[in-house]
Amino acid sequence: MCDTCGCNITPGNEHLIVNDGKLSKTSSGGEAVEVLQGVLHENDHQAMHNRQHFDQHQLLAINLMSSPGSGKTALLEATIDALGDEFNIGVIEGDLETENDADRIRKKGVPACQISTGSACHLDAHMVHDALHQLTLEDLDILFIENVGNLVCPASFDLGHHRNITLLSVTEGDDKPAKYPVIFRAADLMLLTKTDLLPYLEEFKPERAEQYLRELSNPAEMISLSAKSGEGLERWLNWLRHTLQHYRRHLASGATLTPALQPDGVALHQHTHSHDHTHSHDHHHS
Ligand SMILES: Nc1nc2c(ncn2[C@@H]2O[C@H](COP(=O)(O)OP(=O)(O)OP(=O)(O)O)[C@@H](O)[C@H]2O)c(=O)[nH]1
Ligand SMILES: [Zn+2]
Ligand SMILES: [Zn+2]
Ligand SMILES: [Zn+2]
Repeated sequence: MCDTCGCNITPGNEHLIVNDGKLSKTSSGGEAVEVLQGVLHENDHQAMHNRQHFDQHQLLAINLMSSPGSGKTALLEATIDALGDEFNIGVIEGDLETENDADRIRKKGVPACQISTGSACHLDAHMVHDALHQLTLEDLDILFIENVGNLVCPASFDLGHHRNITLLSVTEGDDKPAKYPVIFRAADLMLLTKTDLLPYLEEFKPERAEQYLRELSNPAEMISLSAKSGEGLERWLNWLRHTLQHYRRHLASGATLTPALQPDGVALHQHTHSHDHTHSHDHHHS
């Protein structure tokens, strides 16, 4: 969790805490933990709302998580090159400061919305909600949400997406799933990226990376690929095609898809509780 670094509070949700916001006071007189649980609770409500937006438009939303620089944007560029004619793709880019990644995506002719998180080390459902209302969702088949490069915090926040993908580049070392279990446990798919560099990294063993993933009891598929050389891309593209079909079948039967591991807060919604669950929204829904 991010309770330790306090990063649960972001520009997207601070209105709940500051200036007499909804969560600015706690019933017991200001326990920080209670405030943070309240933030996660609000996040999960917002995430469910976001998922309803996506489902209304039959839009598959995928959350990409990894360390900085492991190749998320490069993978998106290669994916758009390969699938741009087959599917309408949109991208939400989470970055601390710059518009660079969104600019790279827009150059491919795909709509991209940038979220500048400022100091926040992850995206949350509120930030994604602001962004998704800037996209024309009904025009899209797949929405990629590129999370902030960080192997810890992003896994704790439901954004309302359907599938989690955790990337590990071969330059980072094959023991990362063991060192950062939460984010690798949350993966519905693990992508081993930059495999074109494997000949230079004798110590990196793909099978060892996969073994560490299995030791987390995660049965998720691992696909090795290089956005640069194109090796392994076809298997990834087929995963996407298959997942989109799978998602549409679920929608047809009145269900949706939720990512492999939900943050703690979601468990709170599986039983009834007494407080008021109505929400007001200051935007229009199409
Ligand atoms: N050799 C090689 N380099 C790659 C590959 N994919 C990305 N890179 C390089 O790795 C660096 C980072 O790639 P990005 O795609 O920007 O990584 P990112 O995960 O989007 O980075 P952040 O958004 O900053 O977290 C760039 O210099 C890329 O050219 C690959 O498949 N092979
Ligand atoms: Zn954090
Ligand atoms: Zn990027
Ligand atoms: Zn909304």
